[in-house]
Amino acid sequence: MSQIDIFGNPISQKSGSQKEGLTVLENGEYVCYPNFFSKSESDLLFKSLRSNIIWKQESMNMYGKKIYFPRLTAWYGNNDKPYSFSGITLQPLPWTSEILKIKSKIELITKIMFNSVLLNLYRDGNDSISWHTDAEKELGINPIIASVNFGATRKFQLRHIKSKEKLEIELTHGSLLIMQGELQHFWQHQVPKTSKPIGERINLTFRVIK
Ligand SMILES: O=C(O)CCC(=O)C(=O)O
Ligand SMILES: [Mn+2]
Repeated sequence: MSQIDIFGNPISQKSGSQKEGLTVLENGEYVCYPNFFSKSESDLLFKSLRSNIIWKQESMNMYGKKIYFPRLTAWYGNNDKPYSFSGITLQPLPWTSEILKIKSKIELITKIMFNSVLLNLYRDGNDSISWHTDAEKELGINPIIASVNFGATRKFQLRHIKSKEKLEIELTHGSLLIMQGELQHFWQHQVPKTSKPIGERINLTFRVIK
């Protein structure tokens, strides 16, 4: 048993480790599978996603200025509904064979069928995603989001909206993180920039658009 802090959270989580299994927090929970895909499967999937996905440099307008997202993105799925976030609206491209392969393996665990995936390509440590929740109304109440990672290990941070408590998870090559329960309504998450010289990372977040 790991030690528990005053909030009831395992202390080992705060050091950036990736505890396998379920972590129950105040107002939400997540499940980690550090080696969900083997090293060889992950190497192949990274390569094919890197070259087959149509990566886009999206931007948004803020106070009349064009702001470029600090990463490349792509949106795939089998629903005809557009998805809006951070001031942009995306229309899904049809599933590719490698995305379907990943999706089927995840669904064996989650037992729910995902109809969309947002992909992020972090080209180096200068690419990032800042504090946000995935609580758009299209995702419904208490959404389950399955997040898969290939390539460079990056820090994934969680911060409780009210208490400001922070947690950190190292998301490694081939790992799966499932966010569930009330998490998206009470905890923000981010992948901060890093000054370490690191390689590319691809993240896929599978979602159900209602
Ligand atoms: O790259 C990650 O681990 C997180 C991506 C994310 O939070 C998002 O696309 O909404
Ligand atoms: Mn997110």
